Amino acid sequence: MRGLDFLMLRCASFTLEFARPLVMGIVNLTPDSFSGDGVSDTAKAIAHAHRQIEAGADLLDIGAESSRPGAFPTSVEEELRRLMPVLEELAGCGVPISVDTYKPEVMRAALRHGASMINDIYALRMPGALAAVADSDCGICLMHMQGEPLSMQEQPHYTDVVAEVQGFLRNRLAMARAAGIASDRLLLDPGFGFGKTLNHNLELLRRLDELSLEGRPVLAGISRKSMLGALTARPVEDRLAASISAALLAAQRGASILRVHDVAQTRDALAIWHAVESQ
Ligand code: 8Y7
Repeated sequence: MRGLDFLMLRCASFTLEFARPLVMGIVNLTPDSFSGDGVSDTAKAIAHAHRQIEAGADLLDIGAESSRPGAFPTSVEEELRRLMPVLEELAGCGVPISVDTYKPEVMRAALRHGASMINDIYALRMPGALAAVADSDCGICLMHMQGEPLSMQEQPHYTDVVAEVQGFLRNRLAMARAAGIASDRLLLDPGFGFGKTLNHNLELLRRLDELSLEGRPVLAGISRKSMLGALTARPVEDRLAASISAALLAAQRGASILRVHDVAQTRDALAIWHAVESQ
């Protein structure tokens, strides 16, 4: 077995345990989602979220600002306008709701309206972000990114990508703890595709087990990403098999949470893996 069964993550009123990898269903509220699942309409987003739960999502990640390569930032007002009606509807649906944002104002509003986790692609580096989550008890995903979405894929560069991602995450863990955030609220993520070439992404996936620093659980988000397109020459709407394969490889290397578009299919793959591994 993976030896990770002692891990847990506190997310407000939820305590996540990782006897098996959990599946985080993506709910995209951006009109320009590159993954072909963009839903700008609130009712459609809520229906999609309920379908993700029925498909077996252990938690949901809702995000209203696109972070795809080349994307421009969204204003706080616009982000809240897209997010709040969906969050209000989903809070209390039985699974933890993670809100994908790096803006302190959005974090505070989301936590007031029932979010259980903040998923921050800037790992709480924005001024005021540490303080925005410190006095709550939400879970927090600290993700590595080199650069920023607008330009991150122009020229990613590392001497040793695993060591540099580890160093970054170690530093963000320390900053979070110094701000008064208990370790059991923190989740780590190498940020596949965020300022990384195909080879950087592959090296991080190959050595994912080295990223569980200080025993904290690791989230892997590879679903439909361009690294899978580069390996299969398939467009984004045709990357299901590649996404499931990558999710399974991440699970085998100790990922505790898999952030995916295709919840039911990923859960099926994990069920087979778990059955084979658990004897
Ligand atoms: C990730 C993510 C995205 C990821 C975490 C996409 C918001 C691009 N990717 N958050 N967000 N990890 N924690 O393809 O890999 O979904 S957006």
